[in-house]
Amino acid sequence: MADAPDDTPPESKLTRTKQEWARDGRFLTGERERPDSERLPPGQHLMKNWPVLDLGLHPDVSTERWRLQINGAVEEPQIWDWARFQGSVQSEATTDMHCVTTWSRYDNRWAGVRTRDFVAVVRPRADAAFVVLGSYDGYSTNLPLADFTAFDAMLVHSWEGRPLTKEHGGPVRLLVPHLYLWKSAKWLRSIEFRTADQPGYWEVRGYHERGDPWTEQRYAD
Ligand SMILES: Nc1nc2c(c(=O)[nH]1)N[C@H]1C(S)=C(S)[C@@H](COP(=O)(O)O)O[C@H]1N2
Ligand SMILES: [Mo]
Repeated sequence: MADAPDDTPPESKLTRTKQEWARDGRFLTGERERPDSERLPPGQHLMKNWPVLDLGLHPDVSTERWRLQINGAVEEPQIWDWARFQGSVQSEATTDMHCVTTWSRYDNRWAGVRTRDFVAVVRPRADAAFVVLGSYDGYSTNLPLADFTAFDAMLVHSWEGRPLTKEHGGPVRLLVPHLYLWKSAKWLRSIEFRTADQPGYWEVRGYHERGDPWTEQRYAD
């Protein structure tokens, strides 16, 4: 037999430091890295432009008139205006989007408020498990709280360095990159935290409760 390797693995200052990083979760972004081959979910095709898809109403909501109602299972129901929203911790993220109608678009640069930072401020009650988003066009959609607060989910006001256009849901829309885009309510008007789920506009019309593109959760069974 060849030389038996020393079975005591080497340790050094560096390995000890790295072990500490592992313990502390250092550098964890919360983002899931996917290999390039898995970046495009099954049945999707890539688009260079950004299509507009909605119920056909494009409500005209100025930043002056815009309000966000935050209610339900939260410590303190509140209504945010534009200044309050702008005064919240701002972030940028570059993420993909996947529409159930089979188009996907890569590398969209967003600016806004991460839903994680948002819930840290509004504090949903411990029994809150779902959110229902309401929009100025009458649209609604529901999400498990865990999906709503995914690391890269954001209440966005800008795309590629410019204010979100009316067609794409300005002044503020939700963006939840890891679910089909119907979960990303445009012209956001209300966020209700709930202990029980309540299906939204498309969810009562045959679309899936959760909408994970990688497992093709397009339609309800
Ligand atoms: N308020 C509102 N939000 C909405 C919709 C809508 O009709 N009203 N449509 C959803 C659907 S089905 C899709 S695919 C995306 C489209 O967003 P886009 O028009 O910016 O591409 O918005 C989602 N959010
Ligand atoms: Mo959609």
